[in-house]
Amino acid sequence: MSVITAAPFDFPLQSGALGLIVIDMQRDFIEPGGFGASLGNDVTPLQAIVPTTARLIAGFRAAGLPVIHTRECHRADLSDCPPAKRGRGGASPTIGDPGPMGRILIAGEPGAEIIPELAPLAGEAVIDKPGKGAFYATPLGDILADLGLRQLVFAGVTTEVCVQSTLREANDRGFECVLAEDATESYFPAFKQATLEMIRAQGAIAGWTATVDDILTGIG
Ligand code: C5J
Repeated sequence: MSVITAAPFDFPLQSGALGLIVIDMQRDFIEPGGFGASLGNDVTPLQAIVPTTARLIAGFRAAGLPVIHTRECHRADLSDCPPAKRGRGGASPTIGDPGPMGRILIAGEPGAEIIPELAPLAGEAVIDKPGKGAFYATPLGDILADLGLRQLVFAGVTTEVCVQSTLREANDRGFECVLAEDATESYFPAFKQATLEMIRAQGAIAGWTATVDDILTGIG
């Protein structure tokens, strides 16, 4: 049986069961002037994972394995954005406000688009999600079932928010999950480190973590 060298122990690959989910690699989180920056964050650490994430995506495509992308964004009328979310964090501008890349976190605006380096290919699922987790109010569960996936590699931003929320729900739904250590990032290095450690703690209580090199070797 093939494995991915991972922590806390090797991840056993099942035939035809593996897919990649790339979370929220959008201009609004990665480029200056977007939502992440409006919360007062330095976006440069997130830009640093773009090459490794691109390599991971390319490896899945080359292996003929599904790649699914998500985008955190809301309808133009904000009907899917709870006021409690919009008001949180003291961002200025905040969700729905005009910014240098269009209205912040609004579907169809330039800032909500996935960065060009990681642009989805035709035929790859792109899930627009109003929550932090990618299952809430989206067709993600049905898409994964249709693809017959039972094992998921996760990449994207931010590690402790949308990536972790989605990975934990996937784990609860019975998926075996691997977080790509060098294809995920946070605005807060300590939060990323804590997330990696808590996911793989207690015998992979929520999943595994592995480097992009080890994931690509495993699926190669
Ligand atoms: C955040 C995300 N951090 N994609 N969104 O608000 O993690």
